[in-house]
Amino acid sequence: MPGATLAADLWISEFLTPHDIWQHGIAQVLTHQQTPFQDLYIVDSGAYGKALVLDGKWQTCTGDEFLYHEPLVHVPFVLHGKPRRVLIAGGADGGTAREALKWHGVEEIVVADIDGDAVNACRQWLPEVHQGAFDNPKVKLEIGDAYDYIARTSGWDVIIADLTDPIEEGPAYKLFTREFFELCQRALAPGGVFVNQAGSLSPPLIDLLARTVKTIGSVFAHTTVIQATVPTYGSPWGLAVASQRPINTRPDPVLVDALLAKETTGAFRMFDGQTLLGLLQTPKYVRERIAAETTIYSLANPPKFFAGA
Ligand code: SPD
Repeated sequence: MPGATLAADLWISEFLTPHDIWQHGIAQVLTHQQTPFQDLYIVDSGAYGKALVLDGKWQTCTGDEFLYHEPLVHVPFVLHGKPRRVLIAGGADGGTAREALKWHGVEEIVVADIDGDAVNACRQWLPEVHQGAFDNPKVKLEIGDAYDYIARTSGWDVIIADLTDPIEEGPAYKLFTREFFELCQRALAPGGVFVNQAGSLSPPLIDLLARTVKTIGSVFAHTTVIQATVPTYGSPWGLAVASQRPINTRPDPVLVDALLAKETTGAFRMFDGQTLLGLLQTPKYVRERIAAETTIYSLANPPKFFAGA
């Protein structure tokens, strides 16, 4: 293409659909490991900074991770009002725990991730993301299956499912099923809020999100979808928020800013009351697609990432 100069010899390709590839030029591979659960790269990607790539899918990078971690944490926290006990399913890079620690009232954060090697690699290579969160005494690391951990615990104010995509044979697909969402609903304290990364909002990919949200909605009384725009994910991303309590999708930005000023350290890059009000306005095509969906994911009928979901 005239005027374009490519600045890398090595490229990581992520299949967004069977017909579309999102390619990133890699300046340097910092580590590459086959863990017991997934293929892991941490790379210097050049334009977007240092990045974690699991099973060929872009997870986190220093250049745009705040656009994912801030809404993932602060939307459910504001809706809850005063979270004290927080469970993160997944979250190996520590970005979600880092954001949760910004709330003064948070007393306990458990990060339940199945892949200890992924956590160790992120601790070593992505300090910009975790910013020492795993060393904070409020944060407890549980290496093991979050499904089993949630089944034997309760009393959480917020449960955050910060997972990889539910690819077949991948570690996360069980955590997109009705059985898992039922465990989460039972494990929440009264007034508790659940959030997960629910999939792409891109029209050709939205089946997975619609089915995931329909499944969550078959368990929780109230569900909504917020949109995270994370450039390295290749398409707009949906986060599903659910609770047994009604979700106020028209919060007053002034009151939210007052809550954030009182309850947090601040230091947000994308989040405030005005941003929250915008995030909570789910686009029409998303609402209509979810309303039309009938499939419920279960352990017997789990999601299939590239097979029409
Ligand atoms: N397709 C990418 C979705 C990734 C969601 N998980 C990211 C983990 C960041 N803490």
